[in-house]
Parts: sequence; C-alpha cells; structure tokens
Amino acid sequence: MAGNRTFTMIKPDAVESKNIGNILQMITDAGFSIKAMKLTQLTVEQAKKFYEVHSERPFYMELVEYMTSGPIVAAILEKDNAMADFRTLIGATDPAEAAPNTIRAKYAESKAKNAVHGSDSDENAAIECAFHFSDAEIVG
Ligand code: IDP
Ligand code: MG
Repeated sequence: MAGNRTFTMIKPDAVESKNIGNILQMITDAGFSIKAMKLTQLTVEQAKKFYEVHSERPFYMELVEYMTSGPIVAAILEKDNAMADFRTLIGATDPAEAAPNTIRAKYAESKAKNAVHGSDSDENAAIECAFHFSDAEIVG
C-alpha cells in the first residue's frame, strides 16, 4: 500500500453549495489518492451509529439531523501519514478557528456545518472505512 488510509465525508452543506469539485481538487492537490468514493445519503440509523461517540453531547441530534439532511460524498484516501495530514488539510472544527487555506476555512459555514469529516485516529479511520465500503469497493 502506498501510505496508509483515512476516511472522509464531504458533508451536506458543501454538497449543497456545489463545492464537491473544489474540495476533491484540494484533496488530490495535497497528495492524497482516492481509493474508494460514493455519493450517498445517510439514514438516521447510519448517522447515529457513525457519531455514536458523540451521543452524550448536546449537539448529537442536531448533528444527526444535519448529516442526514442531504447527500454526502464518502471516500477513502491514501497517503503517507494520511490521518494526521488530512486533519491538517481540513483545519479546526470551527471554521472561525481553522488555519487559512484549509478546507474548512474556505468552505465551511459554521462549527456544525463544517464541510468535511476526517477520521481522528488510525483506528477510527479503519472502522469508518469499513462502515461505508466493502473490500470490493476499494480500488488497488
Ligand atoms: P471534528 O469533525 O473536527 O473531528 P468533533 O468534535 O469530532 O469535530 O465533532 C463532530 C462533528 O460534530 C463536527 O464536525 C461538527 O459537524 C459537529 N459539531 C461539533 N461541535 C459542535 C457544536 O458545538 N455544535 C454543533 N455541532 C457541532
Ligand atoms: Mg471528530
């Protein structure tokens, strides 16, 4: 494998604002290879399960409602140091605090509607890739 893998979603706000292409361009320009990708819409059950770690947080139901409100693009990305480098590329959760030229600084609307997801550990990356893709859907 050329590097290791992380998982991303282009979230409903960024799909709605027609930034799928701009965000994929930033991702590939930063050296990530796309190993799997699909346009899909999460069910409430899927979103609740995906974000289960946040189930005690006050914003949990708002997050589930938002993540199921429209289509998303789910993808598996590969690069050396993929998880950490992708977190750097996306920037802080709140776009007001995200470094300039990060995906969230450029395309996120708010701390809730923040354009993209990125896995926060290699262990979670593997879980999240498997949550959305079968081995047969991963190329190479
Ligand atoms: P991350 O996406 O940068 O890892 P997390 O703290 O894991 O941030 O939160 C998961 C997602 O929950 C965020 O990306 C954002 O969409 C949403 N979220 C986080 N904090 C808040 C909040 O204070 N209000 C509403 N939504 C939030
Ligand atoms: Mg997180």
